[in-house]
Amino acid sequence: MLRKTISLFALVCILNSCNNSADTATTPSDTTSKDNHEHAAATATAPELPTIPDNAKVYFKNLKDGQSLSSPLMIEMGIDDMALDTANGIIKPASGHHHILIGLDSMAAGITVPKDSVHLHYGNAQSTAEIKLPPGTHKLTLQFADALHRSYGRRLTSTVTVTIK
Ligand SMILES: [Cu+2]
Repeated sequence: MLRKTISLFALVCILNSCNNSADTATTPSDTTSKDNHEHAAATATAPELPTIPDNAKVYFKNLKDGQSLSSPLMIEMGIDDMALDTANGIIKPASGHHHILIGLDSMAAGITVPKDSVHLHYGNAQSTAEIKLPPGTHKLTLQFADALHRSYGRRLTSTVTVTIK
């Protein structure tokens, strides 16, 4: 299915002589970043990042900036005007999944979110997460990304700083 989609896209691409400069610009960092994605080699022919609906918004439902909490933290992740979907590699309009970035700011649009201890993926379309944090102050960024884990950028992000007792 995915292969079919990609080769169909490649064909369309050839027919339209693909002048997709925005996507190709992000290719080098995608391929040099930790290769979590089997299809990284297909990045050159990956579909364009879907457009973001005007009223789309990402937010922490139950966390406020400056809040003091205990670990583990139960986090409710909100998204308006976009569908929550699994990270199945099939690009659909107005759709994606959540990520929590620990101690980090939002990621530029089109950049693939790495998978490591500070970039947590919720690729099964989860809207809640439980994370453990040591005592102290932590910046948490919610970042929405498409089915290929490509960041939707600053427009679909929300950051809070919380203190763990
Ligand atoms: Cu992801």
